Amino acid sequence: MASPIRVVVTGAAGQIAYSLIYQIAKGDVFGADQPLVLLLLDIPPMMGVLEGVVMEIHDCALPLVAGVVPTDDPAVAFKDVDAAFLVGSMPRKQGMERKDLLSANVKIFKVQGEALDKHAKKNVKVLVVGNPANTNALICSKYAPSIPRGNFTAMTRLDQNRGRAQVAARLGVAVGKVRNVIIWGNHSATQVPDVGSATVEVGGKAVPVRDAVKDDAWLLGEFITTIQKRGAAVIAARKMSSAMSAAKAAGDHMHDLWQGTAPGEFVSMGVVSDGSYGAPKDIVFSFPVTIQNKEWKIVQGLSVDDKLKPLLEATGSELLEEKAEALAVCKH
Ligand code: NAX
Repeated sequence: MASPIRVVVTGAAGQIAYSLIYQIAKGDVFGADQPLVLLLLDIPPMMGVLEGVVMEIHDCALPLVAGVVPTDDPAVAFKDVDAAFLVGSMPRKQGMERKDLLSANVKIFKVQGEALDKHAKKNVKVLVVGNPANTNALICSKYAPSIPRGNFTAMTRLDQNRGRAQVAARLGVAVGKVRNVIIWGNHSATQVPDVGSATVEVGGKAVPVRDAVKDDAWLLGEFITTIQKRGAAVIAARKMSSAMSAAKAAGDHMHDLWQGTAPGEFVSMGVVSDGSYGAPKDIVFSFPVTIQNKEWKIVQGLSVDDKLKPLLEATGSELLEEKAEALAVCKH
């Protein structure tokens, strides 16, 4: 057996972590033969709850778990970590706008960036889930200058999964048949779900989703708004934000970073923009990427429908605004 890797989950006493830790611990993310030490960070008032989570991890009797370390100290949590799931933050409540969350959460990611810089392995892969995820990832990377910027990514995989699920439901096919749905931009209501490069497998052949759905008005209209508002719809129904699906998406994202993407397939994630597709540079913008040897590469040369171009601009502008606000907050 391989030697254990060290994996930190922050917000470990929260609802996303409750589903995510199990997926990680049973081998869904890093592989069925990869043992791991779980480092679980939360804030001091949550240590009692976290103790209960630790009991349950032990009670799962999972053979890959080589150790569990609950802590409220970032220096302990980030020590020599190979992979980091930064989930912990203040979740959005019903009626709350993302902007209200920004100042509270950005400060958390500044502190955690500094801790990663000091204590983590230099090749650590960092996935930011806590909102505003794109801007938190940017701030985290800024305060961890000794770790390559490419190692920080933000989660838009839940949006991608939602997009695949909507298309599959519309076509009445299994979700596994739908590939290459893209999410551009911010993980917010301005995100741009795009099926222009997506395919669906019909009779063993990949057919463009647009040809299979045959309803561009839906694909460029209701489909997009459904994905943009899905998080809010789940909150309205559940009175809590998405957790099971968010945890699944976080597992999928890190799985692909670790294991690579399948041939012909790309996935969406927030990465530091190099200006591809006209996105502003130096913000964390969601692009389609392929991954090999744990390195992502933005897929180039895809065509984007003219109707989506103003939406891409708008989500880029929102990210520039968030960045400016976040940098102002970090100065204080
Ligand atoms: P919960 O409130 O259930 O859990 C959050 C946990 O984080 C709590 O236990 C809290 O004590 C802990 N925490 C707060 N500050 C911390 C700190 N400084 N260090 C360590 N832990 C800290 O929220 P949950 O539903 O698990 O959501 C977590 C985050 O994911 C929220 O920011 C939420 O908005 C975000 N989401 C992001 C998604 C994405 O696609 N990127 C989708 C789902 C989710 O909305």
